[in-house]
Amino acid sequence: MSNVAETEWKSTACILCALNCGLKVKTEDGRITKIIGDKEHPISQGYVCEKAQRMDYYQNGADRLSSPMRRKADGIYEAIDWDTAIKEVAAKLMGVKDAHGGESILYYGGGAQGNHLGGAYGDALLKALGVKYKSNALAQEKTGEFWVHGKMFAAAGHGDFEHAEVSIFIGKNPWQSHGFARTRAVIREIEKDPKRSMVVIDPRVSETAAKADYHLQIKPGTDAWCLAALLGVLVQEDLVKRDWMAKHTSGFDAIEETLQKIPVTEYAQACGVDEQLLRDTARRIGSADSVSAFEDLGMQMSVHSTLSSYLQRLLWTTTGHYGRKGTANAFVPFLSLAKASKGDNTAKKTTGPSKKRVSPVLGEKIIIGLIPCNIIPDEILTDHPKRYRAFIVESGNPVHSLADSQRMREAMRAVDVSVVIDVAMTETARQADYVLPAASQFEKAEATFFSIEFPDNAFHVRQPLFDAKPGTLPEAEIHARLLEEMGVLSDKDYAPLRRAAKLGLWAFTPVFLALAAAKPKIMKYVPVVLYRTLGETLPKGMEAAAVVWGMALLHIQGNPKSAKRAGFGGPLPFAANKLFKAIINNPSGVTFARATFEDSWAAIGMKDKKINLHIPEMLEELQKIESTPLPTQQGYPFILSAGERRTETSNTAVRDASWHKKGLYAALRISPKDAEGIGLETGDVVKLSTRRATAEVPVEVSEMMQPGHISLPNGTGVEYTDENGDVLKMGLAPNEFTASEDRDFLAGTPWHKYIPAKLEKVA
Ligand SMILES: Nc1nc2c(c(=O)[nH]1)N[C@H]1C(S)=C(S)[C@@H](COP(=O)(O)OP(=O)(O)OC[C@H]3O[C@@H](n4cnc5c(=O)[nH]c(N)nc54)[C@H](O)[C@@H]3O)O[C@H]1N2
Ligand SMILES: Nc1nc2c(c(=O)[nH]1)N[C@H]1C(S)=C(S)[C@@H](COP(=O)(O)OP(=O)(O)OC[C@H]3O[C@@H](n4cnc5c(=O)[nH]c(N)nc54)[C@H](O)[C@@H]3O)O[C@H]1N2
Ligand code: SF4
Ligand SMILES: [Mo]
Repeated sequence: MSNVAETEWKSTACILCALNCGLKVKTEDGRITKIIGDKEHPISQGYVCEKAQRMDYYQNGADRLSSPMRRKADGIYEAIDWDTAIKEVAAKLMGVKDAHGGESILYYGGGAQGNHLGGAYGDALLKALGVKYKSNALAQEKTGEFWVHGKMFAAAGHGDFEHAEVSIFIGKNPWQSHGFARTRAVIREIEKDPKRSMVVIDPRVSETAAKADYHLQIKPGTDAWCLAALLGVLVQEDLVKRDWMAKHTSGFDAIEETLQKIPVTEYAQACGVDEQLLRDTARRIGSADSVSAFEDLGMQMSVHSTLSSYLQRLLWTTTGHYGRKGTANAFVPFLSLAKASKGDNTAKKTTGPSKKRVSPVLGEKIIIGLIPCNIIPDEILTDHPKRYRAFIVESGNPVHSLADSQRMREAMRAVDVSVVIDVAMTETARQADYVLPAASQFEKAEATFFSIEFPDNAFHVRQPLFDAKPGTLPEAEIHARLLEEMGVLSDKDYAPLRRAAKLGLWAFTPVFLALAAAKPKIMKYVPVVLYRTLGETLPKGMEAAAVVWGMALLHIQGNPKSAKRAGFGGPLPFAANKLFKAIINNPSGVTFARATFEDSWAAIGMKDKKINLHIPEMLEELQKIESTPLPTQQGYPFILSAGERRTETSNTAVRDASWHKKGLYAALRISPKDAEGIGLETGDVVKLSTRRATAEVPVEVSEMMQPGHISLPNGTGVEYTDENGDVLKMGLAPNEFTASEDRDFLAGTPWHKYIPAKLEKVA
């Protein structure tokens, strides 16, 4: 029997990709039973893709945790109560801190595709432990791009594909992976409009490439040559906009000579693209009124990825495409991820690379506060005195998602203590000393900080659909209890704020501001302080949204003009309180910023407010590629791209693959020519080897693939324990095949899309 509340539509969001489309759902007996797009969501406006229907497989996965777990000496996990778990975890982490310092503790994660409030509370734990080193999934995909973008703009940026005359997708298959609002609808609009064009650089005929006007079907790993050749044409045929550059950029003089000398014919051959097509593409870009570009994993997880991030930006900055409709603009973030990862939310600048921080063991670059993911095993599996001795993982599955799963497992076992905070018994949890079960994203207030829209940007704090599953706690509560156990916060600290909060936000604000100024500890642990005080006055289930009040305050302080345009003007505390209330009371999300094109220019962090076109490290790399062949490996003639986004993948958020009912799951895609050569048909099993692993996998013969290139999906091969306790494993776990040393020279990002491999027929 369902009650009245359960028959109503409730607002929430999809948690399977960073778009987080708004959803309206119906629930029954703890299940999500009906799912449609939420027309009231300011960004998605009712749009969803087919994956949104998968939400209940996440919510009701059979391997969700319902008790803290402790690993026994024999490797078996035993359930323990929360008091014991909090006591032991706090003591062990403090023990490592006391013996080796906070810099010997590594924190990984803080949020997946749908949840970042947990990470905000995690920040208080890091402060209490004096943690200096952090990492998360961004440091295996986007740090190279952030570094380059920081050097050129020192501002945030995102293309306007809804209006661009020419949209360029490089190693990006938005039809499948999304990445901008209403993706498929926008792609269809571009396809229909004869005045607009789509350029796709991809070795595969992806779903997006199949709709492109210009598909540059490069050989895997050759983006740098392709992009350099396009740039060569633009400069050599004088299609660049010199007047615009003189006004808005600096550094062209320093790079022009190198660009003039790019051997276009040779580079077209190097990347395997017909020279005429390449030239036509450059001319199309050079003659467009507006251009937007999107680079993603196909390029970022391959050789020369930081160089390619630079070259692709030169395509549109030398042709005058920034700060207008249809081009890249600086969106206004609700909370800057770059600042958040630096642990410095009050810094004036919104983005930009950190100041020459390096990792403790290998001395590798730390970008936006993050240790490169690929070096984590190396910084643990060593006797170096500065190695990490404790590992905290929150809402991430690095044993599955980072390069070299085998070494990640070893690394987790090598530290003095490892703690995982997750909803499920993941591959990473199975290596940890302690596993702390979190309430799901539909059982607490949650949000992400991935909104990157322009001119209007929206923030969506979701209200819970269900009570927390028995035995689980929201991250806010977990971190609060840990801090209290460590003795850094107590009821005494909360008392005056609790009293004020009971009287309302208006009474709370001045008391908080006064206390924060007087007692540094209040600011240091502000997320937990807000949760334990203001949080207690929020509606049931919304307590964890308390930290958003602090963010609203910081947001208004940093962005008063764009907030005012969105309706949140007035004196600081007044505007912040208004914004916070709007966020709490609007279950479908709130437009918090309305930016202008002038803002995009003002956001540029260079003193002269000009885009910097000259990055010496990158120019040097560009000069090198002429004489550097692609890495190859004797006996491994294929290039494997491990991690293709398909309709059946959504990282490892959904662990139960039984929703997949039709067709092959997680097959290795191979070209018809290669399949014929080996004697394979769709459904046959083949033996796949890289230098790290060998396994058997079913193949799908696919016209999408070019000869020599094979492709595996991402997020598959998880070990899922079903209702009967049986462990099901569907597909291969891609990172059993990858090697941590295969990475970018500068950002340390992995070469997951470029893995030498071989195939053998199974008898
Ligand atoms: N369905 C689904 N959607 C998702 C996700 C998911 O798990 N499933 N995950 C989300 C996440 S976390 C991310 S980061 C995004 C990633 O989104 P994308 O980067 O778009 O996804 P991929 O399929 O990994 O890679 C895109 C393309 O790169 C191509 N490629 C391979 N090698 C090369 C190369 O050498 N050069 C070039 N130029 N291209 C190459 C592949 O053929 C592929 O078509 O997707 C998000 N969306
Ligand atoms: N070979 C190869 N490897 C790849 C990729 C590839 O293309 N190829 N893609 C990479 C990319 S781009 C990404 S972004 C990563 C993604 O890899 P990860 O960052 O590891 O992300 P997810 O797989 O989404 O794992 C998120 C974890 O959060 C947990 N979780 C879900 N909800 C909650 C919650 O409310 N609280 C807590 N505490 N936990 C929760 C889930 O159970 C899951 O274990 O994978 C990367 N790995
Ligand atoms: S997977 Fe991404 S695009 Fe699809 S419904 Fe979910 S959030 Fe939207
Ligand atoms: Mo990602």
